[in-house]
Amino acid sequence: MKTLWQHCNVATMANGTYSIIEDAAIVTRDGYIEWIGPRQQLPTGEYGQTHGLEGAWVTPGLIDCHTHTVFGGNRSGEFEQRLQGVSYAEIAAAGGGIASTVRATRAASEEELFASARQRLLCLLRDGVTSVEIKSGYGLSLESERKILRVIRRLGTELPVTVRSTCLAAHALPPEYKDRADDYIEHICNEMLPALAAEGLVDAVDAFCEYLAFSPTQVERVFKVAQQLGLPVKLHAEQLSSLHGSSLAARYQALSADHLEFMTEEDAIAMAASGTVAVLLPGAFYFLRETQLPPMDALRKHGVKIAIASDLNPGTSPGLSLRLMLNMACTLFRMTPEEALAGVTQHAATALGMGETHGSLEPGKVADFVAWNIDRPADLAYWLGGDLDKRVVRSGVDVTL
Ligand code: DI6
Ligand code: FE
Repeated sequence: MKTLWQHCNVATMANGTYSIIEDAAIVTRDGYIEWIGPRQQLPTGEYGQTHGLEGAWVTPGLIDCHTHTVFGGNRSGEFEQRLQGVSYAEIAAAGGGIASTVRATRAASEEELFASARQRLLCLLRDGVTSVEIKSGYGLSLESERKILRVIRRLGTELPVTVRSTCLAAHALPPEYKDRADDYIEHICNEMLPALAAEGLVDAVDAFCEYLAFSPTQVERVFKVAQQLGLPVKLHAEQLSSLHGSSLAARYQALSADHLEFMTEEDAIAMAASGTVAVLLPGAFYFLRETQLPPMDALRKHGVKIAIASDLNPGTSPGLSLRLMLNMACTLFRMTPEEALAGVTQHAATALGMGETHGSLEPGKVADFVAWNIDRPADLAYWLGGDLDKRVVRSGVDVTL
């Protein structure tokens, strides 16, 4: 059945630019966009349904390409400590940080994890998100990583959102492997990844490459196994220091390298060559009161695609609004509202390996879009959060919450 959507303006975001069509019409069929263009040029046809969008601005459904939505507990106590001057690294060294969330996540039942993650994910969906990536990484054992990944899969079946699941077993060293990081990496490579992949729970593999997490050599072992399993890789790189993890990621044709405040121009050149997307996380930059900016000039100069994500996690970015991240990308990183919007649509789709089917409004793509009651596309990066009036369409079906 064909459906016609009309009386709207569209920012198609084709090729990562607004690519505006004024007074547009969109024809959807079986969940895909069949035709899109100026209403005047609409081919004659029969429509099962016609929707008037009352002059709304239509954009692709927003894509949050980096989140850690599933975890137990929260860390507002550590937030208070950090405000008194204790650093993130000091808290981590004292057994807090990621380790405290790991304890809470291991203790939580699958049902509890699902219920709390569902609430957080609903916040993202109410903000116009139609696709999201969710990482494991607060379990750090085969059973508890499996528990998280199962919750991630269930979120994708029970909520109106396309979910990509990423295994981040190499997020931190679990306490039972204290001082034995290489042994934990072996366990990930020999037991965890093969088992979780065989169970169909993993779409991509990530790791945290940092002096307080894993070295480039250890990350490379994980990447090699991911490659053997046919899984694409991503990497948390250059967040707190420069280990050239982003260049390593590029060597493995990573979908993305994320954070990147401390990356160099050489890293940017390597990422451009491999088509690895730079995922910037302004919520973590803001929440950690980081002062080192990602090298925007180098990223632009070498044509690296830039995505923006919430990094939704309990320690460094308790961010429940992807649109708030658009504003932060503009105010903190000096991105334009157009670049920022491309960063949560076309480039975010590419960062998830979904760039051919999602991220822009073009014939043949999945009909995921949001009709916003706003004056101009820049309004999406202008308002600081809030619940904007909108209609959300996923695979051609109105799923407005
Ligand atoms: N970088 C981050 O910002 C998050 N994970 C990562 O590798 C922080 C995770 C946390 O503090 O719980
Ligand atoms: Fe992260």
